[in-house]
Amino acid sequence: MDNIIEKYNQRARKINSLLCVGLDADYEKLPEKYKKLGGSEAQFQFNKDIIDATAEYVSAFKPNVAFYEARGLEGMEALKKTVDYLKEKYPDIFTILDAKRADIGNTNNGYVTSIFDYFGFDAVTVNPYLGKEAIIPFLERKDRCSIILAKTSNTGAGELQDLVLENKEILWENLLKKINTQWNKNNNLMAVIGGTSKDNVITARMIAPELTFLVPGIGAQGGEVKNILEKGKNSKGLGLIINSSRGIIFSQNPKEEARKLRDEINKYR
Ligand code: OMP
Repeated sequence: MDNIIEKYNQRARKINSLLCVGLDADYEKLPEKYKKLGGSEAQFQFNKDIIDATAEYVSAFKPNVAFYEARGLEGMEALKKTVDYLKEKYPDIFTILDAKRADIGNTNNGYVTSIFDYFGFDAVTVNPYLGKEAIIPFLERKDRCSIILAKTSNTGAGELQDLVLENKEILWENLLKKINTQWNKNNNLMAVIGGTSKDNVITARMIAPELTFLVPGIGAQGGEVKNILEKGKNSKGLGLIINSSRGIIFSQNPKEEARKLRDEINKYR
């Protein structure tokens, strides 16, 4: 594959889906039958069942590392088993570790090696507030994708991200311009744009006409698919990875919820 982002695009075209299921296997919320398995099997078997049930509708899976770190060693083992299972059984599905990583330059090498080489994820979410110079170890991995937080979905996102700069630009908009151009020399970047406000998606698409956006905030956080799709897709009808975690994995019928969300996304595409 020439470009890692093409892995996502190919899967999205092949199964006609922009859906990402967030594997946020919060141990406290796991049904008793999984907890009984103990050790790393509890979260892993839960994930395996979610993956097998929803894979036919899914172009990306995105575990959030927090739910695994919270379980210590057995959680990290469950995460490794999950990504190994995905690579073996569903190798064409795009895998994202939601870890929102970044540190000073050389420390990032540890994160890069862990996430891309030890675990083997295709992509990672990255916090940009240390600046480009610090996150170069992520950007330089041409074979992997870094998904940079631009405008997040949380209610307090604007406190810093909406600050107005001296040149009158909004901070996150200025950042997105950089992600789309200066930072993206290897064509391996995407940006996180929260789906809780349609204005964010509209503005982001004006700034970066073809860039792929990871859009969380659908379902449990209240974001609406119609708003996002109508203004958010790029010229190829792609450019969006629409994530839902709790709304699918802890529903009564994850397969049906995934199908419904895939269909709703396609209705407005
Ligand atoms: P649900 O609200 O359950 O669908 O989960 C959303 C997931 O996306 C969580 O793992 C969040 O950490 C993540 N997320 C956001 O909710 N908002 C953001 O702005 C960015 C992310 C992310 O980077 O994925």
